[in-house]
Amino acid sequence: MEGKTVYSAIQPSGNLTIGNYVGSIRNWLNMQSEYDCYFAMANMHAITVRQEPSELRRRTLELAALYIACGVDPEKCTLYVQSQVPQHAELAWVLNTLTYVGEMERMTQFKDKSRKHADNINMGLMDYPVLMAADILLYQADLVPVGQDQTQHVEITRDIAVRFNNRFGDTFTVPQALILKQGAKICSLQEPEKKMSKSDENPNASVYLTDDRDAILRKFKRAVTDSDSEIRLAPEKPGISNLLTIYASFTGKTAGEAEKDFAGKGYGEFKLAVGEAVADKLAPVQQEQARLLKDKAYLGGVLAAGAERAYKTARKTLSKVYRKIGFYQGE
Ligand code: ATP
Ligand code: LTN
Repeated sequence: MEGKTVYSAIQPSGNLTIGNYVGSIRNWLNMQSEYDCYFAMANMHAITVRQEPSELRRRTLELAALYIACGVDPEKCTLYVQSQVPQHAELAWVLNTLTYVGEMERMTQFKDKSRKHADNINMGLMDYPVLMAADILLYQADLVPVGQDQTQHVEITRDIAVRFNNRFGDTFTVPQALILKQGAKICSLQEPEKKMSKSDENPNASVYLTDDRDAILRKFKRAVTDSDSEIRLAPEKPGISNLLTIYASFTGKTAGEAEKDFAGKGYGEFKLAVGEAVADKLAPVQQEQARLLKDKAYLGGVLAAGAERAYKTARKTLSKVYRKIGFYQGE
């Protein structure tokens, strides 16, 4: 697998949850020494729903600091802000002409977000997957580590890449989603059939990476469980299964080992242990993020270097694309 390229991104559109951490950032860490990794702050995706400009700017930097605090090493990976590399928008335009309106209308996330933001169903919201395809294809990524909800977007990226290659000759690497079995879908603590989401209105449903120890313990204490008192993984026990998955993800244990840890124990003790595991893991991340955010010069330097590196790769791919499709690029 040597020589492979990895691409992923998160939108700086709200407070990240432990779902974002477990489903994506955590899985990036063991890839960075083996592969050529690109991790972006997807601020161009974020504006497909309304954002307060000053908050968007602040959150972008907070997200960069969070990546690093979680263990993403800017010496090993390319860490950058999407809007600082103009080729994303340029390639998206080309790919738009190979994507059908009907395909975009069928995307689950588009349908969900259209319902949620019925007063702002803008072209960007519909075009979101094409911009994501441009992100991934610009870097010729082989692997895209994301949570389960992004599977459909990686599938459409593959379709677009194959379509382009068939029409214009081999140009893009056809990427694969990398979705780890454990933790690909962390669920809401209040409605465990639903995905935990950073935009949930119920603050008890999601554990944010910025929550302090008390808030974390309180949210787990209030988490919805199931009617019997057995602590085991089972489809008919979504509440307990979700807590076991979270515990396993934060302690590095398998779900089976987690089950064993709590055999014969009560829900109260179990919920406290899950909360403690999460709080213990997040405390040093929060401290490191706060420290980094005070060092704006360092963060600025990392992002400038990242944008420059990303730009070089992106320019190469875009120029190849322009050549293939017949765009005049000078003599
Ligand atoms: P929103 O709910 O506001 O649409 P989000 O929480 O889904 O946002 P994104 O920025 O869209 O956040 O996702 C960032 C990454 O986190 C993606 O790889 C996504 O698959 C992953 N992710 C998000 N929520 C979860 C979850 N509950 N469990 C596992 N992975 C998740
Ligand atoms: N849509 C993604 C964020 C994202 C992304 C990407 C993920 C934007 N561009 C490219 C992987 C690869 C999301 O997580 N909601």
